[in-house]
Amino acid sequence: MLKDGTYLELNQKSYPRCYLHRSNSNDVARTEGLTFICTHKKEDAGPTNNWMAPAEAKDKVRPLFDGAMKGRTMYVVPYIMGPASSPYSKIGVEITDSAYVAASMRIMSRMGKVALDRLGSSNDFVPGLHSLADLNPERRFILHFPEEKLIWSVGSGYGGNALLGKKCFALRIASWMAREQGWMAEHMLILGLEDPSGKVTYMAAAFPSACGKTNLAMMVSALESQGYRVWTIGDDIAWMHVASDGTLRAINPEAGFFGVAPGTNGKTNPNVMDAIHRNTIFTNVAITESREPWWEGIDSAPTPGLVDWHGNKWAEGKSAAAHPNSRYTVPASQSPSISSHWEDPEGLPISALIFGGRRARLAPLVYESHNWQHGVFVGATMASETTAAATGAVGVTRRDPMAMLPFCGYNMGDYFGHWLAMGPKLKTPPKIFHVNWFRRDADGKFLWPGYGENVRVLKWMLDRIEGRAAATETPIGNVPTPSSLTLDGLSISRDTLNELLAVNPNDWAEEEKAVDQFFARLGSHLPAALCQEQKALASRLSGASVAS
Ligand code: O2Y
Ligand code: MN
Repeated sequence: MLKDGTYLELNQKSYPRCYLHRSNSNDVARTEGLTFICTHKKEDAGPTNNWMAPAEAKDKVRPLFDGAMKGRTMYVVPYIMGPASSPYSKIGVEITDSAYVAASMRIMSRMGKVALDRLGSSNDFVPGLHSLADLNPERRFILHFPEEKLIWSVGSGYGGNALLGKKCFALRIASWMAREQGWMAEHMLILGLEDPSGKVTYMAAAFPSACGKTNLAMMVSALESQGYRVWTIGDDIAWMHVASDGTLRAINPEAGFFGVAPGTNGKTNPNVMDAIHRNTIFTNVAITESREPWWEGIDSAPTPGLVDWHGNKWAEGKSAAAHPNSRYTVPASQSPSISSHWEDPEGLPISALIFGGRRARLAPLVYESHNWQHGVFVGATMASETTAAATGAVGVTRRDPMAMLPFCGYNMGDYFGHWLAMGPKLKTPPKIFHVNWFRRDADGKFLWPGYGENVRVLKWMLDRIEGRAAATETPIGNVPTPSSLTLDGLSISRDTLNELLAVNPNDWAEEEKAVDQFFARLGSHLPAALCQEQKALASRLSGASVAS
């Protein structure tokens, strides 16, 4: 890769075994519009997915593979998603003509002999066929055949489109398998919160892309001096099953982090800043004259001689030096925050599930749902306001149930049904919370400092789980009483706190109209239990409006 220019060597003194890859400039992010779920019945893919019939999809896309790898090296990449010895892990084999993809898969999964040894003579693996072909977006397709557990990807070498173990297998195909087999494949980070006695409570959290999952999973706790510490198990995907003791246990199917570089710095994620100094592939970042990676929002100012992600000399006032979706690919084991239990084969018991999104006005800092069914409703009605980096449009509300809109491999209504069915299988179901780190005041300023301070919200959840924290009942769920949050050492006024925790019934009644429209799209697949929850919320809201 160094010889043919696929890789540029970074400064091997300060960044040993680190390399920079520049992707084609028309191939810089996963492409939802070109991603298809190919089931025999359109209804099985549901209204939130692009759909093609399997035969039609294969007839259309097979010719794009014809001769596509000619003159290239073809890599056969056997890999395990999940810890090598876990009974809950699964095997995939990706065929690819991209050395960069093969090298990235080596970081993001347990790849090579370990996978072949585990596979033996079994044919129990998910095949994935990948070719860069001519990288023409007109001839780019990411196809999933969940009925035969097969993936075809052509025309892109980037991230979620090309590292087939990640979004394609571990979420889209796995979510289908999980429903068939009675487990859950979720777009969730997994973390452990250690308390002063040394006990660790595990939590999994689903936020839409670009809402800070990696930063939360790797947080340096602001309450470390009080004995509260956060341990990382995973930053993006959780596979969860009902264990024999009736707990919900999670494994991280991945072995690395494929994180967004811009905005990452010593304040937002000190642990990853430490981790990415070795054995890391950088994609589409800028490079300094001393051959170190650089991006907007890193700790240092741009220096003369900076070269942008296209390979051109960068000048102040020009466009961004690093692409907004530029990435680092780093082994998870390198994070100082990695839990000593992150590869436990049986997985870790989950006591809290957390949903969240970016809501400038609507949602309070945190609230707790009443029970599993209500918690599923909270997840199903999740939404987030877009940032410029994600879509180019700022502040557009996108409904993203359980953060799975781009990743659920089947009908979203049936997915909600599967969530509802999982609760009663659990002896003590996790408590379900919703968080919003992004509430703003009338001047548009963030009300909550975020990052390491978010541990204060995790601590409130832990205290609720342990039955020691107070809450105020509101129509949407239970919010902290101001004194139940641990705020010492943080300068935050009582007014700001009240604003952060406020629930405005009129705003929520408006929100319910948008939920109505979304639910209507799911037609007869929408579970009755969620309609019940919707009615119950409407009645609590109208009571609260009258009362106020
Ligand atoms: O643009 C891409 O291909 C990457 S998308 C991604 C990467 C890591 C973790 N999550 C995501 C996501 O979009 O949710
Ligand atoms: Mn993700």
